[in-house]
Amino acid sequence: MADEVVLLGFWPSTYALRLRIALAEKGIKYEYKEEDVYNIKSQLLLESNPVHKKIPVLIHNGKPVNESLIALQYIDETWNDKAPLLPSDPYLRSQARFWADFVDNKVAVFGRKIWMTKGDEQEEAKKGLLDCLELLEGELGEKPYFGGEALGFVDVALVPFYNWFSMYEKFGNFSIEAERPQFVAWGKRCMLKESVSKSLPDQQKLYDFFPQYKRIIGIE
Ligand code: GS8
Repeated sequence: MADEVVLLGFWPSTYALRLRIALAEKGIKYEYKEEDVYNIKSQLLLESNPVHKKIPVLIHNGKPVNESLIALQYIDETWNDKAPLLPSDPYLRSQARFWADFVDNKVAVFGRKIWMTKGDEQEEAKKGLLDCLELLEGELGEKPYFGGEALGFVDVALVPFYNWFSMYEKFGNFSIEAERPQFVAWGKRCMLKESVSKSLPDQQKLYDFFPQYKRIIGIE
């Protein structure tokens, strides 16, 4: 029986985009279902993620997997014959998971604060993000990707946030490239991969959507 793979997503969502990139890297065909996540959630979403009621949800042969980093690991373990994301060494696996967790608990949080706040709080968030990127530059070192010579778990978890940088720069009125050129060079390198560039939304589309997005989530 052929695999039946469905992804419930919301096009600007960094979390859903991770899964699109991973599925593209692995060459897995899937049905993408766009959710009207801040308005009316589908019955399928409510049934598939009854705890958080959030996208993304990966549904493999009828079985849902929730939480993007968990779904990313599931994809890697299920389709393990191509483009491994996590290293095989247990210690290196633990380190990749550590940095992916850092993306969710630090990078994502500061990034969101940059466009959700103003004044001192926004300045602190800008500094927080730049500090995170400095730490990530240290972790990247001389490697082309966090995964080494090929895209890995951390690259896939992180690059959708790089795609949001122009939004952070617009709202924070600063240049990330001027402050963290090595990190931005990594982002540009990732964008050369079709699995990344074809999965991530167009910058202009994100830009145009932003005022509406802020209204939807109740900021303006
Ligand atoms: C976060 C998913 C999330 O925030 C993950 O999968 O990694 N930790 C989770 N999903 C948002 C859309 S992206 O901003 C969502 O579904 N929100 C709907 C809601 O809050 O009701």
